[in-house]
Amino acid sequence: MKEEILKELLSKKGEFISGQLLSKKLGISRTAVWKHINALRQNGYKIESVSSKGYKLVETPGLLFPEEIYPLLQSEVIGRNIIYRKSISSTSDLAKQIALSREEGTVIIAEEQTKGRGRMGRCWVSPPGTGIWMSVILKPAIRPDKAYQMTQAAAVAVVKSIREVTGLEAGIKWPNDIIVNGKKVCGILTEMSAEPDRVSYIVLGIGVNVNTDLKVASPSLVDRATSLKEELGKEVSRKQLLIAILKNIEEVYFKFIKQGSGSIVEDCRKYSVLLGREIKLVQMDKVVRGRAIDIRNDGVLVVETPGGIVEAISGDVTVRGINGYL
Ligand code: BTX
Repeated sequence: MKEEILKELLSKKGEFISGQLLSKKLGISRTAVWKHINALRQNGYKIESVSSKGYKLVETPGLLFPEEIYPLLQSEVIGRNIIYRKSISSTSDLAKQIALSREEGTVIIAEEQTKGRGRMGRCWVSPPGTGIWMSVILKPAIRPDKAYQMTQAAAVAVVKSIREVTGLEAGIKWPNDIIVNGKKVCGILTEMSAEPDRVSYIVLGIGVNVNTDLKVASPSLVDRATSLKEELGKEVSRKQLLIAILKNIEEVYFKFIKQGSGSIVEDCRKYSVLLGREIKLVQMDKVVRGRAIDIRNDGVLVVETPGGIVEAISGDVTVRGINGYL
């Protein structure tokens, strides 16, 4: 109901709406309206009340409350259910705990992660109120050995969203980083639970440095990480970017499910910052140096080395000539 009241206030765009009209529209008493208004105030919404006029929304707290996201959603499945936390250890940890009992498309989003994770137990810096730290629960009817391709589907969705919202030329550093001007702005962590022949669920963990000040949050990262605000020179609306990411995940994901990975690979190639470049690929037990020449239809990276062609489905890539690191 709080959500319904917020929706009404937002739709008034700074005009008053009477308590009587709210109570009539929503079928609740005026006292109940007043209680919900107070709950919204406690969440940081500035709401003016004048006895003869009613209520007016003056300022929103700039947080990613579901009540503000739902009315703007452009997706039907992804983000229809949002679980919001002000602070959490990791959105992906919660997503994995609840995935089996929740429907596909459920999103867990937090203002801050205290134990944000990257791949192989690495840390993901996620300071409060500055980024998009979220996990999406997916339940695709695919074989477990195809799940790694979800990372690339998500990468395409995030790159498109960043380009749409900011105009920045974001690119994909295969397999899971989004890069702007040679530095990482987003990381994607795909985790799954599966039976031998089918995936039970996938949790797509996505971390985007939107307005994050890495100089403050993690000075040791500034030579290889950046934020959209830093690159654009002005704040970016997290809400607008989140709506775009949810929309694009939905588009890319269902295309992938219906038409297979071939449907997204053109975009993977188009946005790749690796193709044609000299790279170093570090895998668990080996290091490969060579030229990235293709991303195959199944998402495999093809590297031409002096010893022949190497194909990879995962690994850490650094590119010669981009900031001496990436
Ligand atoms: P990754 O293993 O490719 O990258 C992790 C590495 O990236 C770290 O070791 C560090 O060098 C660098 N790094 C850490 N924090 C940041 C940051 N904020 N910006 C840029 N570089 C950074 C990438 O793993 C996958 C990250 C997924 C994060 C999401 S957030 C929501 C979800 N919940 C969760 O715990 N993880 C995912």
